[in-house]
Order: sequence, then structure tokens, then C-alpha cells
Amino acid sequence: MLDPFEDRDINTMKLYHYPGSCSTGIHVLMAEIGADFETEVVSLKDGAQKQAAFQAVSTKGKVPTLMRDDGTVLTEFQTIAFWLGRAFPEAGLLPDDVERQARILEALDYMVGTVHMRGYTFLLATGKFVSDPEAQAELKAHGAEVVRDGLNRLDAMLGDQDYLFGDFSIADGALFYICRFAARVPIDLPPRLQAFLERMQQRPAVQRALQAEA
Ligand SMILES: N[C@@H](CCC(=O)N[C@@H](CS)C(=O)NCC(=O)O)C(=O)O
Repeated sequence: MLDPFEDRDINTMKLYHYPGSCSTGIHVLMAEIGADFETEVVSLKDGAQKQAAFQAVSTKGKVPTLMRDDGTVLTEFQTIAFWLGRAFPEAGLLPDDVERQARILEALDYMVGTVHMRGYTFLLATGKFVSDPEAQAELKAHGAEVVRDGLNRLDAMLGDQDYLFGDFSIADGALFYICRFAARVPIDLPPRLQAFLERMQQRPAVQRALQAEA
């Protein structure tokens, strides 16, 4: 088996990602934290997630995947975001208060587990699930409905705030990629989410992450 720890300084975190995918949300959070980290692109379009080199890191074959500075690996967007928030408290991306933490995790789960997995995935990767054209059309319609409903709910949650929970938090990493995915459908973002997307793109850390992905 290939050794993912070989030839690297295991004191540096490493984000396995694919530009423009959901892993951009974690990339942005890591840039905001400002800690040292390396990145490695897992080329999803070439099937690298299923190949031995990345399977040696995570048999789930998904990005984002984070190898931490002790060499242990974390998967799942919400878990990585929560760990980053707790492990780097000085960055202020996750408030201490348990009620606020619960609400942030609730929003993260909704964005990743529902809007992404049951919305965008059914809409944009329909062929992974069904081959019959009629069933595909039904699944796409279902995915589109979940995405539209999700964007409207998130727009209402954001309201007149700059970020989903007032101050910038780990939830905004997920909202950022959820908003970016809309252009792929394409679906117009509700106005407050469009303004959020533009606000995010003005943040220096977000610009650094996007430049690194370009
Ligand atoms: N539940 C995982 C899902 C992540 C996920 O679906 N990532 C996509 C990119 S947006 C992926 O790696 N797809 C590769 C594949 O399914 O083969 C999470 O929350 O991190």
C-alpha cells in the first residue's frame, strides 16, 4: 500500500480537495484560520478518488479530507469544519456558547446533508442514481425543488446579516460553496445570497483560497 505520510512533514496539515467542489468551503475556512497547511488536488474528473494513492488516505474517496498535523485523517464537511472551529479558537469561527454551536451545526447539516446531497447531487449527478430517462427527469425535478427550497430558506436565515450567524463562522464556508454551486445548474440566487457571495469574494482569505484553486 502507498504510504501517504512518506516524504512529507507531518507537522503540517494537508487538505485533499478538488477546486470548485464542496471542499472549497473547507479551503476557505482554513485560509481564514491562517494556520500553515498544504493542499493536494484529488482530480475527481480523472477518478483519482478511487485510485490507490488517495484510497490510502481515505477509503471513502471523498473531498474534503483533512490530514491533521499528527497524521490522523478527518472526513465529512461538518466534522472537519467543527474540528477547525474548536482546534483554532483564536480564529473565532465557532462561538463557545452551546446553543449557538448547536444552531451552527444544524445549519451545516442542512446545507451539506440536504441542499448538497439531496439537492445538487440529484440534480447534477443524476446518472449516478438512475439510467431510465423518465426516472432521471423525476430525480432532477426533485433535486431542483430541494435546492430552490434550500436557497430560499438560507436567504431568509441570512436576512439582513452579513453572515449566516452575524459574525463570520464555520457555517459560512458551507454557505459559500452552496451559493457557488447555483451557477452550475444554473439557478439564480435570491438577492441576499447573491450579496453574500459577493461579500465573501471580497474577503482576503477567500481570495487567497480561490487563487490557490485557480
Ligand atoms: N459527506 C461528504 C460528501 C463530500 C462529497 O460528496 N464530496 C464530493 C465533491 S463535492 C466528492 O468527493 N465526490 C467524489 C465522488 O463521489 O466520487 C462530506 O460531507 O464531506
